[in-house]
Amino acid sequence: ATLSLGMAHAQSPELSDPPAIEGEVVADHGSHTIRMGIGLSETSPQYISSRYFGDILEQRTDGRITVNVFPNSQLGDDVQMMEMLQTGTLDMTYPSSSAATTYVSELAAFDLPFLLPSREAAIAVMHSEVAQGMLDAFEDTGIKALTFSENGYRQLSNSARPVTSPQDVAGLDVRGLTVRTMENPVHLAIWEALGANPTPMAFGELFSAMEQGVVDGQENPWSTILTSNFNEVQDYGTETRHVYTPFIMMMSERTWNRLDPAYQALVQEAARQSAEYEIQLSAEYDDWSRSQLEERGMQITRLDDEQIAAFQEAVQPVYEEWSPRIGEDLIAEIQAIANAVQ
Ligand code: TK8
Repeated sequence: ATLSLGMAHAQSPELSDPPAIEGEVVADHGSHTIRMGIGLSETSPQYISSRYFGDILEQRTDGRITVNVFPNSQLGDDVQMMEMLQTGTLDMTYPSSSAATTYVSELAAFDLPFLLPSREAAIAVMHSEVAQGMLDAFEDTGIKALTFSENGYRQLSNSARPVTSPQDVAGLDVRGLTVRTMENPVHLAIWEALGANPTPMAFGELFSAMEQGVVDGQENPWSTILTSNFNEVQDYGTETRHVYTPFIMMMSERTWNRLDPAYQALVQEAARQSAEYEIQLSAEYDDWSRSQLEERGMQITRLDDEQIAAFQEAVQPVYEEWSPRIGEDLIAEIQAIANAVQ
């Protein structure tokens, strides 16, 4: 991304720039410098929208609040940075919801495979009362969860072979793929059900693990595969769209409590505005990244309905094991919201 005047810009004319910042300057309630750590790179929608979040706060406080965004997991991985929020050694971070299920177990609903049939359904769920309840449930953890946004539909990539079926993952005549997963039990169960050797690992360690052949594959949205240059060590992609993962923008409770209520309201508003832009940009990045990856030589397999059905069939045991543990009523409520979206 080219960052001019501190303003974040998407890296291609096909991708939207942030909306103009509106609203009057909030009265002076002191000055704050906010340090924010994220896992993705400076070309990702997550980083571009986090800079936009900072630009809103800076403009609406006449420079009294500034946000320094540290990308590429340089301050730690999702789990470490959430712990740093609890101790107050970091002000903000932006993990996948999957990394936060130890704090709010209901978030694991988002990890169920093929639960959300479309981005519109996912957005409706993230904007629902049910989702707000999950953000509120961070209350006693030392973390103020501000808003959901889009990490996106996860796709399989690997360095061994084209994959069009669970049999290709399991490797009936060759060994099963070793697939890195997030440190999340439902994701482990998904790739076990598909016959892989799942290896949970922090995102920051993933590129070198693939480069050294410690893992054959991983699964993330196309925009992450592109903006983290995974195509340099992964030749094959498969459009599985097996899970839609949200991000959660969060602030240390200690930082939040140092802010005057007027600043708190502004932070909450800026989080929502930047999340809205992030979702739009992430949606634009999805197809654009896939075509960029193909242009750079990644062989991407698209699956037809029958091939998708084979993956959905293979991961049914994950629902049998995890629906009771996550909560059948919660899952039914989420599915009702998703199905109500035309
Ligand atoms: C980035 C992570 C990443 C996630 C993963 O902080 O670990 O694969 O999808 O994007 O949250």
